[in-house]
Amino acid sequence: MIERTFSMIKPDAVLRGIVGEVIARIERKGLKIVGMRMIRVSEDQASRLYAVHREKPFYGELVSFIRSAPVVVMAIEGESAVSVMRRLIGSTDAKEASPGTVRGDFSCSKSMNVIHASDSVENAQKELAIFFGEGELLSYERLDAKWVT
Ligand code: 3AN
Repeated sequence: MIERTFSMIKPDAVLRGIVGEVIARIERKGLKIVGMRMIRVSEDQASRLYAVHREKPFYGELVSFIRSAPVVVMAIEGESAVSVMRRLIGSTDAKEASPGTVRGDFSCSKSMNVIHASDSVENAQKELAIFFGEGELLSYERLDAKWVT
């Protein structure tokens, strides 16, 4: 099933200058970027994105980190895009993330772990709505679609 998911390249990746390498992996996998913007996350956007973590001890740090530098937000479309992106980014604790995944290859940290991607179709819809307006996402066909999907 064709799905849309939300992903965010985090401040650590922007400050380390590895945004392009991360985006290249998403493109190379055959996923289609249908929306992309570099922003500073607002307080409201951060609290909506991390609402499930509000009671966690690391919540304050999480919000201040995500707002500490620009991020790149993306809407990504493709066959099973939610689970494909989760596998591509690797597990939350980058020390444990498999080599070959974004987190496994670029980080050893649990908080500065380079990238976020939605963990379910339902959360993807909620998270996309925090960062992209209705009608803002683009429609186009990749020329290699029939080879990579
Ligand atoms: P994921 O980003 O893999 O979906 P979540 O949703 O459990 O992981 O956590 C959201 C973010 O909160 C993570 N990307 C990570 O940066 C941060 N986080 C999760 N657990 C911890 C923790 N124990 N200590 C610090 N930061 C954490």
